[in-house]
Amino acid sequence: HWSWEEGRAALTAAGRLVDTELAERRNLILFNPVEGNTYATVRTLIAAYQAILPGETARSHRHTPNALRFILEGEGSYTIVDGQRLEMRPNDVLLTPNWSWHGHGSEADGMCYWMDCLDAPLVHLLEPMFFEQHPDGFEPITSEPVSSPFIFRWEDVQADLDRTDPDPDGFHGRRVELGSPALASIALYMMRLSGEATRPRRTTANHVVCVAEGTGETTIDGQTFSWSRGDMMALPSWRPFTHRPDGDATLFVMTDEPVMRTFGWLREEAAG
Ligand code: GTQ
Ligand code: FE2
Repeated sequence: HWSWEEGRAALTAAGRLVDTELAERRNLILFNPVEGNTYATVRTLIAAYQAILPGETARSHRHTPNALRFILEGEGSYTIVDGQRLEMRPNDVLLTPNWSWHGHGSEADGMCYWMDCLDAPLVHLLEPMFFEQHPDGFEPITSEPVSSPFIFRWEDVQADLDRTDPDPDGFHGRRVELGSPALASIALYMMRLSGEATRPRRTTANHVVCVAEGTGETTIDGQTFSWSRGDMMALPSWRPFTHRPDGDATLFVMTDEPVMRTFGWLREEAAG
């Protein structure tokens, strides 16, 4: 479990100390301190908090890892994906699939914050790791579409959640998938819980969870963590977990389920 309060404070301090010329991205990696791990959050995925200052740009690049962002705070930042300028607003989800150009900018008054998730640890393991800087530094804008396959707007996701019934088995609450899957290696879900604990479950798929709304606690493999907006959790493969929201709560879930499914390794069961 990583606390947004701590992550935000560290990034705010980094805003005074590190610029995007030096760092490329001002990000804070959610390193999972388990034996043998060097940087990943779960085996296949890495998550990070990232911040951008008013007027700043973070130069464009592309890489073989697939990536996505979930916006935590601030209005006025944007990302340019393959020339498309996309506004980033709180709770929006933006995709940068494998090898698409992306750079970030901000015209906000204050600092803007989001979280990133990439399949870099999986790419690292398999070795097809490639990275390129954009020849222009910050990629020029060629269009400003109102909607794009690279973006899931919070209003649309909420409307989908409102139309969705709770899952009859009690594992997920009301749950919608963003994309099908959103990225070749990463599936995304928004889960809306309404006061009741989810039925304990385990799956071979690794999950990273970001709290979008509400408070509660989650027990993962016997350890219980309290959470509130912006906090992140690692639900590693085959460890049982259950979420207990205090009231209404919304969890944003990122998972390597497509990888497990593709290779015939996806197993799920009730756990307790
Ligand atoms: O925003 O392009 O957290 O390339 C890690 C690697 C963010 C990004 C991360 C990246 C990015
Ligand atoms: Fe990137």
